[in-house]
Amino acid sequence: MVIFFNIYMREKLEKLRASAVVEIQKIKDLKKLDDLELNYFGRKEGKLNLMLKGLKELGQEEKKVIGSVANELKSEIQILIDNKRADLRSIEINEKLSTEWLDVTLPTGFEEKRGHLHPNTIIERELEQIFKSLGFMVADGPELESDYYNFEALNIPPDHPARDMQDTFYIDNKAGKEKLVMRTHTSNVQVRAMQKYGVPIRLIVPGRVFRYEATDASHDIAFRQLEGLMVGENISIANLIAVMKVALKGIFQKEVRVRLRPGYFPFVEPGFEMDMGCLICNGVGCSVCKQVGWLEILGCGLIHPNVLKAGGVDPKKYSGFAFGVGLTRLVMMRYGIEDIRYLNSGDLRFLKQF
Ligand code: FA5
Repeated sequence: MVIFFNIYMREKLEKLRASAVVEIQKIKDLKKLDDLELNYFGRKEGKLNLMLKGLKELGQEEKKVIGSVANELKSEIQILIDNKRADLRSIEINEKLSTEWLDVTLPTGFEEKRGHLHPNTIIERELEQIFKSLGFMVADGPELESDYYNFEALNIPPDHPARDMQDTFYIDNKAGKEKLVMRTHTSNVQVRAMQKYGVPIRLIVPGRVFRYEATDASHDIAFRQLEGLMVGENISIANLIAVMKVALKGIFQKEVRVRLRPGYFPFVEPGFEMDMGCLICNGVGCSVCKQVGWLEILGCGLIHPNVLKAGGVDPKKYSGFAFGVGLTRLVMMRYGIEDIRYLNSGDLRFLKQF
């Protein structure tokens, strides 16, 4: 009886093995393989466990024999399932690789056009950094200015011939009595700054200025200047020259040729003009430097006592220097721009180069 049962169990296990092999072969996806695994090895309802329940009837010896046959079968089927699982996974990965690939060498589509700084702004910011490192503060001033701050406070009374040095846009001031102009220079901030901050003072004022004049390669009607002002005790021309050297070296990153000429401005005494060797033609002569090889870049001098007084500063105790650089001309020299009018043209073909 026992022998029959033994044979019967072996046959059943053999059938189970055969049907598992066929079923596993047919399976095409991982989910179904998981179901099959449960179907064979599930604790309660698994085919193998259900079959082994019959072993309870057997004696110790038979249990051992059939049990080890069943274990062998279990590990055999498990290996088949594991191999199948590995095969299905690699098929799945290969499918993904063939459908979800990305060509990293392809162009990324339309490139966003980015804005960038105007060359005037680039140089202005560089100069601001240089002067800040020398202890100067950066200030601002009005472009629409009273005749007083633009001229009178700077020792240029009405009818003074020096007014003709800077052709002026006068503004009809219908709202009030004050005479208004578009500021002709950033020097309009000199007296304002001394009144506001007192002395000692070190400050620069970058900004737009306006001149009613004919344009050419180095003259525009709206351009940028940078005013500098340093007032304290015992400030001299030596301080001015030292500061200008540091600023020019910082902007051009090399020694540039400069020359100082006596120059007349009613708000300084003595007054000078500084030229630099033209970097467009390297001093040979071109339309920017009007064929002389030198380009005027700034006016400067020791602040006139009348201007100090207008700023509320005692000229007996304090002295100071002031300068007004043609910032736009420095931009031209730095980038080799051969006509100042490009800078305000709004021409993108020009601006894109910076
Ligand atoms: C003045 O404007 C004085 N305020 C400068 C000054 C300040 C003198 C403080 C003394 C003390 P001037 O008109 O020369 O000066 O102009 C100064 C600089 O601006 C010139 O050296 C030149 O580089 C530049 N500049 C003058 N006119 C034009 C213009 N039409 N277009 C472009 N740059 C100009």
